[in-house]
Amino acid sequence: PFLLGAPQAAAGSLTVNDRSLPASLSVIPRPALLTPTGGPPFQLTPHTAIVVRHPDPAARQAAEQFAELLRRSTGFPLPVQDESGSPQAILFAVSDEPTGAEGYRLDVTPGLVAIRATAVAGLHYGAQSLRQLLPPETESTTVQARPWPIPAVHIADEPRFVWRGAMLDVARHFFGVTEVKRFIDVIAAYKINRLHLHLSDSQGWRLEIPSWPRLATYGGSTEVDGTPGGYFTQADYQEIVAYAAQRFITVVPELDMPAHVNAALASYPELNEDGVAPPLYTGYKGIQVSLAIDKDITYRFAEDVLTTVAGLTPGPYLHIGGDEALATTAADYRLFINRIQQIVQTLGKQVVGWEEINTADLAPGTHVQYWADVKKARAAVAKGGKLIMSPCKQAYYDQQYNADTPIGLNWAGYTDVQDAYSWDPGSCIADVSETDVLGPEAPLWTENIRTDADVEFMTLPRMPGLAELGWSPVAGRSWDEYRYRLAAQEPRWTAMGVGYYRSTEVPWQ
Ligand code: TNX
Repeated sequence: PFLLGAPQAAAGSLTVNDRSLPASLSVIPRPALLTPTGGPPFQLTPHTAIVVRHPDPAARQAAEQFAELLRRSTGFPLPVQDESGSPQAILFAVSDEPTGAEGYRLDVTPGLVAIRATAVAGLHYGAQSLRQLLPPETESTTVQARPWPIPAVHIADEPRFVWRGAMLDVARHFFGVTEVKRFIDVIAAYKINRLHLHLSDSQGWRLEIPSWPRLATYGGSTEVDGTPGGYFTQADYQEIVAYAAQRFITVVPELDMPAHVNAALASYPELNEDGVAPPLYTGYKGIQVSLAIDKDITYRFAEDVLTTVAGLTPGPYLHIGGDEALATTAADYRLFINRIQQIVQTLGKQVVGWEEINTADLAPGTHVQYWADVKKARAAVAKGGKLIMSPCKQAYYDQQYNADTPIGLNWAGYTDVQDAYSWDPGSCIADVSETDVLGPEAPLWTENIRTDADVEFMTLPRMPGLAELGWSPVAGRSWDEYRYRLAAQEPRWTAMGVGYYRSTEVPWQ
């Protein structure tokens, strides 16, 4: 047996740096402890049952979701039941020892696969690891005739960080419910637990707000390049929230204020300082605009919008943006952010904002998203804020891999797959300690990311690395080992029908 986290393995066992490490053990994020126990594998068959023994009724849904995935590719019935009655079972059970809010134990023996966890989230994450121990064809949406072995292992695992995020900008280019669900499918497989939706920007407003209908119907009508935009109805948004929740992902909705608001300014003249609505903006560069800071209507607008979004969002966070307010004076900016924070607090939600909000009075529980300026991040921590780490040089997945990348931007520099993996959220800002860090998040801005295929190309193969930085212990992590596990994911993406960038840095099989 060996500890996956240990630099060297016991004599005679596999080492994680060994290129011959079987693809069947290539779990991402790397579990805190993974021990191949030897002996014959468990074989999934038409007689396998899924047995749930957990006091939380939601355990059954976690088991059912896993069963559904396996039924598509195996064609087996895989009944989800309370009692075994089958010689061969996959167990979703409560654990004797506490495994925390998201941790789990996974034991695979020839007759039994047991996922044990205190919380249902742990059962779900155990099931995600189990997915990766099964053959890649497991991810296929059509029945595949083949054996379904699961190697004998013991895994004891829990995340390092509470926040493991991915952001999708649906404002610069609009992505609909189906596309967002596809994105969720990819991030969920890697135990990412926050989906930050950038729902408004100068180039589009993407959420229906009944009290301000033109935001969506007019402000959402276009996108970058002038192509037709679109927006989420309230029902659409709720469908996304529910789909994410089933995969233990909390949606973090962002309505970006007081800058990045041209779509709103174009929709309602009264939000402008001069009372005149500008035209819709379909360029890709940032433009310097601001809500009218001294008008009461601005705060009625903000309150109506945030109240609507809070009502549609079961999660505790409202992201208010706050970035790049270059057309707002520093004093006006502070005043505005302070007032918006009060609205969010009254709604019983926690504020999330980009690092620029550090100049305001941060309410308790405020999360600040670092992206470029360590001084701003440090200032936020000094005011009691906790940091979400999105360093633009490593975690901005709109940045090109290299000079040959046909889409994306490069203002932060090229970010190849190794760059995206080679940083540590817990120590990337000197003088900020890990206790002030919530975890990493990768934003995908979409100024020139137009299609599903574009999203996948920029997301894979970088996103599994971010998931690992957010989940796995630092000890023993190395690019040289990781890239082999990453390569082993490729047949899974192909089986899922998901595209990726075939980087030469990765030793594809
Ligand atoms: C900066 S990062 C922005 C976004 C752009 C992005 C492009 C941040 C808070 N603002 O508005 O889309 O760069 O890379």
